[in-house]
Amino acid sequence: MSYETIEVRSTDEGWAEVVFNRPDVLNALNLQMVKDLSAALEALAGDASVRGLIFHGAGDKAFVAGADISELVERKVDDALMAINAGLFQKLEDFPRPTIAAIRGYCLGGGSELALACDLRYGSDDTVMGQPEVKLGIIPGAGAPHRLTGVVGTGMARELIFTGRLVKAEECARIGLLNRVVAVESLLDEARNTMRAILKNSDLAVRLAKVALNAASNSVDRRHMMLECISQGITFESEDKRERMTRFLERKKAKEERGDG
Ligand code: CO8
Repeated sequence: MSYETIEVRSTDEGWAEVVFNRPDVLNALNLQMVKDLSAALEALAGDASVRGLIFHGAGDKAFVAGADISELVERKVDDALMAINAGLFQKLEDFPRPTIAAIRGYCLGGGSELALACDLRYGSDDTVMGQPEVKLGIIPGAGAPHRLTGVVGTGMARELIFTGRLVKAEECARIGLLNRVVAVESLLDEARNTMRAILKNSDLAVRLAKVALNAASNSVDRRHMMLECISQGITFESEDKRERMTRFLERKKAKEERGDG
């Protein structure tokens, strides 16, 4: 399987690894990556030899630093109503086999929502997570209100979403956002060892346990998903959002003009 923005690696041990591959922009999730991931998830879900997935990011700075702001700035209400990211993350949560996010570096916004749709999240010393959307004039509209609340509890989810503050690895582990934190050089081994341990168990039992866990957990209800998308549609049309995102993008332009970009 070959894709423009991700790499899918098969292993001979029964799982596949999906690598987000836009390191120049900290693996920011653009529309092409949404399409690639969606197609890969469908193909991998239909492949009985794939009994689990491990996700990681190319480069040494990020898992996924959020949705691509250069595209977000142009998005309008119709885009929000298509549930572009929300639909993808639902597909990921519904993936029939266990999924592990191995998170090195930045994991922000839509990247954090993607990780929240995985079954397990492992981090390294340099992991930084957060939902900085409100700083950009939008909301975390692809599952964080539900999944983050389910993972860290309502008080902490509200704090993180309202402030948009970035959370370092140690605190992520303390509040349950990361299952565990290890040295960066051990991160992939740790995720792979856990996958090996899972794969020793009954495939049927693990699959059905996931169905039961998803049913019992704070899975995103279709109506709540649409409420998030409608709210996002309102933010997408606001002048405030355009100004805040333009400020981020102009920072980049200023860097180029100074010659340090
Ligand atoms: N989108 C686009 N480009 C990005 C992004 C991003 N999210 N993050 C980083 N980049 C780019 C930078 O512009 C820069 O590019 P260049 O080298 O060409 O200037 C490159 O990646 C490296 O980044 P920095 O130079 O900024 O690296 P720093 O180490 O100085 O800073 C940070 C790292 C703190 C991570 C910084 O890059 C940052 O703040 N990035 C934005 C993080 C963010 O706000 N993410 C949330 C985005 S909103 C979101 O995800 C909500 C999704 C809702 C979707 C709904 C769909 C319908």
